[in-house]
Amino acid sequence: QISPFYHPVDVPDDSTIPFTDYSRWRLTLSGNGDHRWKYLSTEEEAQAWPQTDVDKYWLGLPLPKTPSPPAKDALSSARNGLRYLKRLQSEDGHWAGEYGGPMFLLPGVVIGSYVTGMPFREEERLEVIRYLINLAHLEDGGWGLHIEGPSTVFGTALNYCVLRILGVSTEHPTCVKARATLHKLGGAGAAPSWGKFWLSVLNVYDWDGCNPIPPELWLLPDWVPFQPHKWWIHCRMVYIPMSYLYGYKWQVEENDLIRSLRQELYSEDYYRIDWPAQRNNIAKPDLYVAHSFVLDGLYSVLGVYEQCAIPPIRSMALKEAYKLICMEDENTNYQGLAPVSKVMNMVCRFVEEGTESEAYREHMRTRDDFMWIGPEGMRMTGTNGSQLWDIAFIAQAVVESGLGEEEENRECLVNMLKWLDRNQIRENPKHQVAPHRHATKGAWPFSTATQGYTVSDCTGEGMKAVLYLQNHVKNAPQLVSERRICDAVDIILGIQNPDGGFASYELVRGYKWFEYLNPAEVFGDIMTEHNYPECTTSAITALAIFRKYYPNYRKVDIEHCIRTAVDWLHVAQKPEGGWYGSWGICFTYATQFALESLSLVGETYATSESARRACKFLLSKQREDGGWGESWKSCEDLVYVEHEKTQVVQTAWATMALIYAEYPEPEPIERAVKMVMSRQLLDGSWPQESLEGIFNKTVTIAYPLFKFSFTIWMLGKAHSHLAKLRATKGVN
Ligand code: LAN
Repeated sequence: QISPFYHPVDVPDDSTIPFTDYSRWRLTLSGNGDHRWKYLSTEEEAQAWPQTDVDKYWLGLPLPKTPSPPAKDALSSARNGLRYLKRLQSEDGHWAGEYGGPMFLLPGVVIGSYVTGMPFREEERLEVIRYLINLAHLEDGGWGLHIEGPSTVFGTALNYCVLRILGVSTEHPTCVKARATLHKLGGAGAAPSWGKFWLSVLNVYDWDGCNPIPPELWLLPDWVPFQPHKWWIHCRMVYIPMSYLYGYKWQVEENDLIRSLRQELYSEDYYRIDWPAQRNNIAKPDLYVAHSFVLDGLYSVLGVYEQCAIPPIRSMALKEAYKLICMEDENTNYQGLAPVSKVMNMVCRFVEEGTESEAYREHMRTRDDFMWIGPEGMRMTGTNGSQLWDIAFIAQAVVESGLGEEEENRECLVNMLKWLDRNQIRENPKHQVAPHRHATKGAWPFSTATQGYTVSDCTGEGMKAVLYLQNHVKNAPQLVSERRICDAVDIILGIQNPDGGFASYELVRGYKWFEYLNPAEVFGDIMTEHNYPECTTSAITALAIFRKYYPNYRKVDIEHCIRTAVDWLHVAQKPEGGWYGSWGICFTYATQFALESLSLVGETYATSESARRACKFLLSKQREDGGWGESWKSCEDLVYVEHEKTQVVQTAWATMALIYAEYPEPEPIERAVKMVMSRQLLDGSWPQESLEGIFNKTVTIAYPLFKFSFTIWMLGKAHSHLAKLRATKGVN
């Protein structure tokens, strides 16, 4: 029976003041690069374990002041930035960081925990409540798909449930306001399919109101063109547990809270709702990709099948889905590919094995990896961190800016190398064939090796960082052997698509027409892998650096890979001159990567029409103040949309792009450098601006360390680039 942990709570009036004692939070390290927040239970414990700068920075507490000497030029500005950044490095070499942004993650973990009877600690419960109170939109009290987006039914209905589950009363002003907005938007019946799913599991929505998600999908043989193992891995990993719970029509038992929520979430009488009529009822602000006719047709057929599903086949299908769920849990040490599928898997494991199982315990333990406390309260993160991604950029920033040669930075760099050494994946997945997993031996993951997924560009950036650190830092230990570096090369070469481009986790296995069957409504391009200019660049720049040190290993393959990848990049360039970015915002992000690739093969402003067009595109977006500012809206609209404010990180990307292309005039670069330096604080840091990342076209996600890595990198590169330009132009 549920509940002891979810008793009603008195919420303090002022949510700007923490509901817990912020001097008690500590970021703990597992030794493998994973980090977790811990709340010390007594004052004595807190006294005995002082907070570090890392803890304080992410909690938003003041750090001891250490003003740096004012920067006189780009390089000294980079140096000041690095001095500050070094204070945020954890003992094990990585940089922890907030990886929040999406607003549909907390509902999964809270509903998933509630229905499985998994407790939250009191301090977590209070700070999650505070976070949602603080994040509710001022105008209408709702929540969006992500923190920068307008209120949606998905965000509002589900986060409303979170507050209520965690013990907040219906009369709390945040609930009152959110409820009114939810009803205005059409009530929970207008939630998109992933929302309908969680509401059904919580038993405040009827499975009959969901379009079919038949587990029989997992029985389809490999030759079927739409076989799910050809879908994008995030998509299939979410639909496996979804189909399992749908197949059983599993719902948590009814109780007082659930009965009450049924009244609160809808403007009409819950018991009179026409459920099948809700299946395609999606509120307008939630809808990004409308169902195609093909999908609706397919749903009609599946709806009929659902009425007469053959029991032995259904049970075989459920078994197959459950087998895949267990394999994914074991392959990822219970972290799952991402926390969306992870918490769904957690519910399935509970349904099948109960609370006394190892799986239940392991899911509870790893749930903590995704909970992050920040100044506004506790949120859930998109992965267990962005460790590899940040280390790799910081390493390159320090080495390429020349700061890597300074003795004061040696220890920081060697610690990075140690982390990278520990987090290369050394084996293929335990279960590889049945779940159709791509090879992992030699890859670097996005966060840590614990989760264990190959990502093409993370392998590229990780390898670049290792090569830089082992070869450019004085007396650096050679921790990653030549064999292991060659394993990474094999991974990269093996994940190039026949058309030359690189996708994210796997080769493109599906077809473009899969997108007509996208059932998720709120996301775009999630059905199959696609090539990305960003991933393509990371992969081939890594190979190009590799061959400088190891010229003989798979020489012909590498040459062919780089050539064909550059050809693909040419095809992907937009007529306006930029490249569309899928993982950072947006044209600014991807154009920087693409120009890095072109520079590799000698394509620069002077020599290539393509590079010239790209520079002109970027220059046409440079602002009065010398910077760039692009809105996340570009990612949704597929055209460059200006942000209201200039952004430091985007200015760094655009400037790096011009430098890669060897743009011949110093003036735009000088202006950009000035802008970035003007935003630097006295202690050497830069304040947080808008979110830097994006995924699935519609969801922003935070990369708070980019404001250090890319600024330092750009300032360092600009310093030497401008000096070179001045020298060739004979100017002082
Ligand atoms: C990420 C984050 C990193 C990102 C890059 C490495 C930057 C990219 O170049 C390749 C794709 C990858 C690995 C990526 C894929 C999708 C992720 C995992 C995320 C954006 C972080 C969160 C997101 C994941 C899908 C969130 C869960 C949401 C679902 C819709 C399942």
